Amino acid sequence: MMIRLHDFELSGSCYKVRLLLNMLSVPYEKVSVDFVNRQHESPAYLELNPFGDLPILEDGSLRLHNAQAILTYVARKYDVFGIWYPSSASGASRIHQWLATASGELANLSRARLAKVFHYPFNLGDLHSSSRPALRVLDAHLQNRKWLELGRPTIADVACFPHVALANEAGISLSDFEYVSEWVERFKTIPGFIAMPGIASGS
Ligand SMILES: N[C@@H](CCC(=O)N[C@@H](CS)C(=O)NCC(=O)O)C(=O)O
Repeated sequence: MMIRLHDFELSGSCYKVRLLLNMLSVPYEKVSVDFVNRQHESPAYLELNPFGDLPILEDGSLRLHNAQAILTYVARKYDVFGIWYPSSASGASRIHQWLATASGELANLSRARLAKVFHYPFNLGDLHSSSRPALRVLDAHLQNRKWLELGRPTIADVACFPHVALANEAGISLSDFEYVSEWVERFKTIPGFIAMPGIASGS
């Protein structure tokens, strides 16, 4: 049975999963969720994911929510060489630091975009002030690195990329973050990269 992804095209979190599935050439079935009309909070969807958010991935009898958890599953299962998510203690834990950042500090960027684009009643100023320090940390980290860890693209990059690349839609310009901007363009050169509305293909 094919993997099934419950997806919303404009969701940066769903895009993380689409990116990795495409980069690993894993075939999957996409179920489009009517996010604008809050289908993800309908009783049927709350049964799939009581937290009421997307993405949700089903593989046979396994059902997962949270983009970061899904990335670890897809990489472990379908990247047989462990390139995207190595099993070594140091490699895996260094990657987990960024998975946590993606769902922690960088989630403020996602919330700022929800406020700006989808008119969620969040305080945009507060979200901007809490997003900028994370972008500064990321920028400093990338000053002398091409990729977040291990000198190659891993699920750490995939987890952090979408909401950073969508920062403009969240109301934050990346022009102050030179190394982050370069990394965003570099990410687009990874074989299997796909665009999404708001994130153009590389030039
Ligand atoms: N921690 C979750 C966050 C996912 C998330 O925030 N998804 C948004 C769409 S980008 C969502 O479904 N939000 C539900 C809502 O705000 O109603 C993950 O990384 O999967």
